[in-house]
Amino acid sequence: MNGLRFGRVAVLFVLGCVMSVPGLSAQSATGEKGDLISLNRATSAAALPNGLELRDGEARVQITALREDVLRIRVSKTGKMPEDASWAVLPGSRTSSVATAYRAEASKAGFRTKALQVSVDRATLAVTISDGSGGVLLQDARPVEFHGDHFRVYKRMPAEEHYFGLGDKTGPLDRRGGAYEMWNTDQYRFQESSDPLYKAIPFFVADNAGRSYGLFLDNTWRTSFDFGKEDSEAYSFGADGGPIDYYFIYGPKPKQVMEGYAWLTGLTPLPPQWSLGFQQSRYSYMTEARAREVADRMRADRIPCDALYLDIDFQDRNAPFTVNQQAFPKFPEFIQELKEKHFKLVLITDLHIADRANQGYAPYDTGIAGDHFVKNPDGSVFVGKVWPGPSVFPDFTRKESRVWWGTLYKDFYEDGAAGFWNDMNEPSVFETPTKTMPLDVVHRIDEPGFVARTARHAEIHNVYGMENSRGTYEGLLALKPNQRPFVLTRATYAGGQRYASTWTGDNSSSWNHLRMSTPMLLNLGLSGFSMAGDDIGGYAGSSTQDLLTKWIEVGEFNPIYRDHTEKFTADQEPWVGGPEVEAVRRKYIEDRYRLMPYLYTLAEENSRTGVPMMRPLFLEFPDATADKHPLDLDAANEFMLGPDLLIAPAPYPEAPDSYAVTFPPVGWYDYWTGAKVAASAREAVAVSTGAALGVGALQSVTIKPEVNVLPVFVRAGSILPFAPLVESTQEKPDGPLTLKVYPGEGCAGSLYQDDGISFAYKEKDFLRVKYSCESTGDGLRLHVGAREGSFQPWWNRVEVTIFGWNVAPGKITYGGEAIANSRFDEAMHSLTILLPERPEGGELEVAGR
Ligand code: MIG
Repeated sequence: MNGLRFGRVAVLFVLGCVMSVPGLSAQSATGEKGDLISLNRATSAAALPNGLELRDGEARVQITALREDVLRIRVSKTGKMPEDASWAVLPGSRTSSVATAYRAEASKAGFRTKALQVSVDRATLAVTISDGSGGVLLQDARPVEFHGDHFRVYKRMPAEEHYFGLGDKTGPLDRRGGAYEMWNTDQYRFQESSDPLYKAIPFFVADNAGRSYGLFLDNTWRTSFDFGKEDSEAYSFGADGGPIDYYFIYGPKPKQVMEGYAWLTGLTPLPPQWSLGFQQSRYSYMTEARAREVADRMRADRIPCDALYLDIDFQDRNAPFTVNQQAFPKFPEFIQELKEKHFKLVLITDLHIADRANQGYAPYDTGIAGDHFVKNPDGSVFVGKVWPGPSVFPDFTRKESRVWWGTLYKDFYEDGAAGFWNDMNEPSVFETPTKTMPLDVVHRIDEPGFVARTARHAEIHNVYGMENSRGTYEGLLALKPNQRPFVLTRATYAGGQRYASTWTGDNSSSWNHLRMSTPMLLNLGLSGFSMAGDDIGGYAGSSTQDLLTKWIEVGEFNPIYRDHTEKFTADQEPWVGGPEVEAVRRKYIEDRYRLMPYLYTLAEENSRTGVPMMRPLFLEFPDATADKHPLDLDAANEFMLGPDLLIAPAPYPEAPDSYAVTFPPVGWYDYWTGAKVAASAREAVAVSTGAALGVGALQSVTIKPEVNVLPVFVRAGSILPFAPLVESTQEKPDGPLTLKVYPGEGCAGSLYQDDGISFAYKEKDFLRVKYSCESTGDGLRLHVGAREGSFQPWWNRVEVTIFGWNVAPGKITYGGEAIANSRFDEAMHSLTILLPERPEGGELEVAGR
């Protein structure tokens, strides 16, 4: 029946139907979805200052330009445009507009911006978006369809186009061929085919041979995306209700799409530096004594660590914002003690407030007094069962209720807890068939920029978790205006990156889950969430020692690096399994801390540009992959950390089979040894090409997986900053800044530093240095830029190591002065030079011989 109906519409569309459905507003609401209505003829077209408006009978289509490279498309079946408000899109971006040049002909109407052309076929109402030279980027495949409140939009799906994003979905990196739902869901023990998961981020990036655009459907209802499952030549998106309101963000480079999406939905604030450190968690450290034991063991075993988490059992009968006094008798003192040991404490604070009247439970009492909870349709407060038993739910779509929520953090935050964990905020509700609130539960929207009104849960569900994390973030900021808040949220919506970091939820301790995690984190990054991680070692089930080791290795290169496991599973701290495995894990965690200057520089870049820290290869090498299917790269589970590090875990590390690592066509060095890949002495790397890697086609090497080794490579032409080892980011590194120089094409690097915790960087109290290098015949020149900002560095010397260096050096000068302190390592092909730190920078000239 569906097929027939779609068939008819398709035919009408192709013929340029003259029988547009009459009387659109008079449709009868038969059946749950109502009659099919499709928009398939423009009855009128008119210019807008920033775009155009078309009508099909009563229905209206508006296409406007927010920027030269960002368009917004809104469609209304009734002619009345829905309220122009958004939880995701920044008000300033939503109301931004550029003048456009309108053009109408007998058969077409359209407009141009400096970057894009829009053309609508009047006979079919099909919209085409092209680049400046007419190359088609996006084209309707069928008319927009409505069934009652449901709608669906179809776009042509070129054979070579691939799709990325959509938040925390499982499966391969490329979404092509799959269909996905957006409905925030507590998917305990999710598996490879589980969908939907915890987050709703209705945004994707399309990449077609290096030419990219983004599409963001700003609709908070249950939405769905189908990339060729229903129709191999069209993809489609739709929702159960709410507006057709989507944005087209042009690249052409995928990084430009990332920047455009961040312009639209906001940037991630610069995170506190400690949140990039190693974090240790479990469900649950049951007592103060046990938590102390874990903290002390970290220090005793010299495993660098910045954060310790307390899960729900630290609370009194699971009620948020309480403390179990038996288990944690001196809580504020305990927080101080951890602080002195340089541990940040992160506390779970679920959103469900225990339904405990007259028990002196302030979150409930003040919440009821302020009328802050979500209601049933009959006006009573909605009660659902969660961890504390019967619970009530803050109405986070009311600003006033979010402000109240934020005040609940006062005691913990003043006592010194450093971060907070918002779990269960899909919201998860026990003992209901839907695992969440009934769809008719009533939320109140009372919010600047919105018309004050009530809304059913069906509309609010997907933004509920984001608004929960927003209440937390803004509350913490109000309590300590000069401290960067740290919030970890499980559920969220597009734009939620403004408030919280995230993790992938309840994965499992299996090799398959370790493998799945890389594409999940990459897609989260492409969906705006750079600050993302997984439960290192796996949540459900007990990890084997090898699995935990490998997970700690891969996790070193993920933005959030947090070991976590479920209740009743085996212990999963880095020392579990004995000194031999611990040594390997320590090596990777230590390396994470040495690499911290690079990581933090990437976090700062992300906070300015929206480009994620962890990147699929096509983001860095959009042209290199033009002739290479992104799936080929994905299959190997390779990823980039920033522009310079290529991480190449074995796709099947549990199997002994060798695997091929594909290299984009620049030179590469081994991260661990500094050796040129083609000349690597490491046994694990057997070079298949024989020749040194250079500019040209993608090349690969074959690697044999080893439990204790993670292959990592450095792009030739990069300069990476490293710090001396510390046990936490709160410890001041003692020793020189290290710059590792990997000569090659476009050789450059940068460094960003600040106090790591406050907003003083906004007043120029930061440090930024840019580096570049070039070869001078058989020598090398390293340009160290002048320090920007007023932040005082922790180093007063800079140790420069140049890799790929084959001869004893001739004369060395820095800023014109001779440098005597150098060390040539013939075996490692490296030259190390110690320089004084100079605020004004300078040229390091190293002559060959
Ligand atoms: O229903 O707080 O995903 O990380 O340890 C389980 C207990 C609730 C789910 C989270 C998990 C956390 C657990 N929580």
